[in-house]
Amino acid sequence: MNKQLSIIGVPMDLGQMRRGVDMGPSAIRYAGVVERLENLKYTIEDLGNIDIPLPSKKDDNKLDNLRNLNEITEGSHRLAVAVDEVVEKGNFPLVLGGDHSIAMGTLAGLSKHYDNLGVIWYDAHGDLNTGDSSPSGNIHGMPLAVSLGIGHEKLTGILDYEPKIKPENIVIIGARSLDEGERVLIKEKGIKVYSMHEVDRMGMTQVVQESIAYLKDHTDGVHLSLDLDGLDPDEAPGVGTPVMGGLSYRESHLAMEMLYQSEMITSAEFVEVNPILDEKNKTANMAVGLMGSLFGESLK
Ligand code: Z70
Ligand code: MN
Ligand code: MN
Ligand code: MN
Repeated sequence: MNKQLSIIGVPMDLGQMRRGVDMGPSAIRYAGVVERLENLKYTIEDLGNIDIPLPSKKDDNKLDNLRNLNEITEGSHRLAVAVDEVVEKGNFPLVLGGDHSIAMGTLAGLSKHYDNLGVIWYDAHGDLNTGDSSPSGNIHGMPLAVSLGIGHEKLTGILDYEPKIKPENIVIIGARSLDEGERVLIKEKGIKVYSMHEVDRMGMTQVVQESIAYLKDHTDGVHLSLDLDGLDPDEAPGVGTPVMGGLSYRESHLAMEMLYQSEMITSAEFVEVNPILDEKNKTANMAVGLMGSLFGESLK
């Protein structure tokens, strides 16, 4: 693992409708992320937070079923530039959300540096909607589609290239709430999905082993995009869209430990921590604990 980490906070809450997820980066810092990783002998540079525009007050700011499109495009662009700079100087980008719409910016900044960036999408959701298929108009339900080059051109065109990733380089783990349009896209593009059904049948060990094997031979980097709502809401209650029947604390730590051992993760983001909806910062603490395992804590 790259021992030089750069932390970027992204106080983004425009991709969905629950207030408070913009405080995710503060909650994760408060939970001790820097100290936790410094203890593992990483050198940490905290770059602070990206400036996110205020939401427009206009009621009609939902053109094409894309709420806050312009503001999110602007914030994503700023994040993409920051991530690009971190990779450029050889550091490992660790991005703290914010809602999951930020992944569009993260992937835009990352993928310039890779021919075949792999992505592990740890989430209850597919985030594969477009303005046309979305039941909500919330852009946090769209970043994986956007990164495939599917969606509004303002979003797919962040940093002026597309697509950011290829469908065969994606693995989704933990899915249990997929919309109809997302199911169609998964089938059409042949995206690898380990839903809760597969996790329960095969066990997390096999799911992660297969995911690593699937990505290993033909990717030149792998980004972990971890939405805390992939976990069970009993264990990670501080999320805007809880879905019961999720991944456990133990399964998730096991997954992080196996990813550490694989030595293939080159960047990561932890998103959707909402301290307003949380219980005593439990979900931010969960995020920091998972980062501990991802960076080798229990196997040192
Ligand atoms: C739904 C939508 C979503 C995260 C909820 C939900 C999407 N599929 N994503 N929470 N992180 O509105 O598109
Ligand atoms: Mn998500
Ligand atoms: Mn989700
Ligand atoms: Mn491939």
